[in-house]
Amino acid sequence: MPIPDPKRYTVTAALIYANGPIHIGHLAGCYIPADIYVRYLRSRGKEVAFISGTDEHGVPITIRAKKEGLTPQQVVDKYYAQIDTAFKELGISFDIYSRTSKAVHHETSQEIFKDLYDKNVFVEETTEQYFDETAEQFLADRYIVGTCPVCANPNAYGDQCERCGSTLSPLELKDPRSMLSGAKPILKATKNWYLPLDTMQPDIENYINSHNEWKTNVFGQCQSWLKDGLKPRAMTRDLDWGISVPLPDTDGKVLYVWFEAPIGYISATKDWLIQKNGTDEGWKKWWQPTAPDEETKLVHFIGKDNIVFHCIIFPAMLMAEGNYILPDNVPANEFMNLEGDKISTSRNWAVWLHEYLEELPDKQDVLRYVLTANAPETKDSEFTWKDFQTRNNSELVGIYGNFINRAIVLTQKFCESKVPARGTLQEIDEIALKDLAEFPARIAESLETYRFREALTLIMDLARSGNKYLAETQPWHAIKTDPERVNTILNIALQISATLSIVSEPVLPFTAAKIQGQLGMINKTWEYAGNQDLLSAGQPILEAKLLFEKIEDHVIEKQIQKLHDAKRMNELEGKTVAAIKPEIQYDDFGKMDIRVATIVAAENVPKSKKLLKLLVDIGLEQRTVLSGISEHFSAEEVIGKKVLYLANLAPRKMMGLESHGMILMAEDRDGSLAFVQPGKEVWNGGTVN
Ligand code: B3M
Ligand code: ZN
Repeated sequence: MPIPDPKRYTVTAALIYANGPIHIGHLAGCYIPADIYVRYLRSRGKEVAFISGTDEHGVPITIRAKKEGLTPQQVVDKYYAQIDTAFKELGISFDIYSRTSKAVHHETSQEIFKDLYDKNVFVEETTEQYFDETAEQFLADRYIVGTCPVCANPNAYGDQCERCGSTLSPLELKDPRSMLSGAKPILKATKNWYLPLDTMQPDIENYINSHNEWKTNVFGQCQSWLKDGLKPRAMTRDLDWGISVPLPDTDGKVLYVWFEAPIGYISATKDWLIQKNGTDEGWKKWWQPTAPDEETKLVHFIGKDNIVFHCIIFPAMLMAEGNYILPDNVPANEFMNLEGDKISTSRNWAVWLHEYLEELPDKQDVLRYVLTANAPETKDSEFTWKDFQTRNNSELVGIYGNFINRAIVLTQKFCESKVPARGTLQEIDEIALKDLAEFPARIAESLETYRFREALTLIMDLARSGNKYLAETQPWHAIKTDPERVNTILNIALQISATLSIVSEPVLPFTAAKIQGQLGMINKTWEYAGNQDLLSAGQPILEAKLLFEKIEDHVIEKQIQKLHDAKRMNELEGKTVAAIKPEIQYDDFGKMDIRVATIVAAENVPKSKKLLKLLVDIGLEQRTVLSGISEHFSAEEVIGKKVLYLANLAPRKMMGLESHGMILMAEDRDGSLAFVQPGKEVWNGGTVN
């Protein structure tokens, strides 16, 4: 069995911006894989620090504050609390969920900045940067938008184009405009401190090249940056929200959020120890282990948009500092899409974790399962509610739950709720026990190489093999003739269940705990997995409880409907009132003969999707009007309606029929139509002036 070598692991999961809630894309991209890995390591008896928290600085926070009418501090407080709670409820087992607004983080970041400054690592440079004269502010990163020089996306940010993924600097944008005022910014000189990645390139290259075991998507992205040639990158910003630059005469300047955010992993480690022991003593063994026996492995779980920062910039900073270990692996995932569209916070196209937990209570493991089975490990993947339902009903209920439930229920029924003893083994039993012994090592290998989908497939194969074993040995028949045989069969089925609970615990921790409760297993870690005597004969079994329940169609339909409602709301929000048409004179208006009329008859126009044929009484006479409203109103419902009618519009032929005049309609925001009607019962023919 390939045992992970070092005994100590520092495992981090991205410090997400505290500017919005967590959605399934975040979970699938980074947090669930990280939690699976950590739970596995713990089960193997490794010493682990599982570190994460919120990133509370940078332009994403201040932009959100402006949008919500809150202060940046209020924004980060609100989302920190919400995110922290949601992660806990999903069973993400962080040792610490910290925040970059904490004093320990400010101090640690400033210390590292100062250390690099004293070592003359930075290049100090005065350059022209965009400045918004209306807002009296420099426009860093996302405060500036413009056209991407690579893919012509008109809404690329100053630091990155979200459409093509290019990393940009504000000066590369075409037609730049300020996010604050919409104004065209001017250029203004300002001093900043740069990390000279260009001169550091050879060292970075050596480091990356020594890790060709990294996932191909990660290694490939790094190679492409190296090939393009690294450029110096400013580590400070002219902003008022962030950690102040610890140098004299730097008012109004803060550390670049991507300089200090990864340092957040280090300060969160200290925060953890402070909360636990009252002092940060001992933090170094997680980041600066000294003797060879003190080896620590650093692993960063992130989404693909953060690769450059974790594989190039942060390691470059750590190398320059000199005392730190470098990331051993950065198993970044690709993106997960949702129902055929990119997940987007701003467009509200997402399944939000806090809402999921509220609307589908006690289904944490179902979400963990589906997001792992479908994880975007090597390429983008897709979440659909239909797939969620199928995986729950046919895999979790139909295979996994079904097997464990049968093993326990049959034991209650045939073996007085005690683990029976095995008797003489037949060939089928020998094979089942051999398989059982082999599965854990195969699963472990997948987990250790960050192939969590594959690990889950193997876990389900073990459950399938359990079902197959019961189907072939048929204890419900054997009981009539050979109760001894039933004891052997159920002993083996229970041993498989026990191992299944251990190997699936990283993915399905809530379910594993339930199974272990029912089987009376205490503290059974990975070393027991595959053991054919994991449960001793005579050990009592508690009453079977359902592990998973079927999800009905209406539950899924409600979720799909909710997504579509959100999308519609969004489209509506994006709509603006039409601009005023060019000015006209009273004479222009006076030419129009608008009157009150009543619709007296209506019928559909054959073969036309849009037209209704209306007969209107205009006081003087009755006229035929063809009106393009049949997608909005039925013929029956418009009869008797008072309307405003443009009487002197030249007749027009449509679908072989002549239409006279026009009914006035108002169009609502969502495209629906309303009749324009007088405020009281005006007689037909009454004029509108
Ligand atoms: N806050 C980006 C994000 O939330 C950034 C990650 C920092 S990890 C050190 O996606
Ligand atoms: Zn682009």
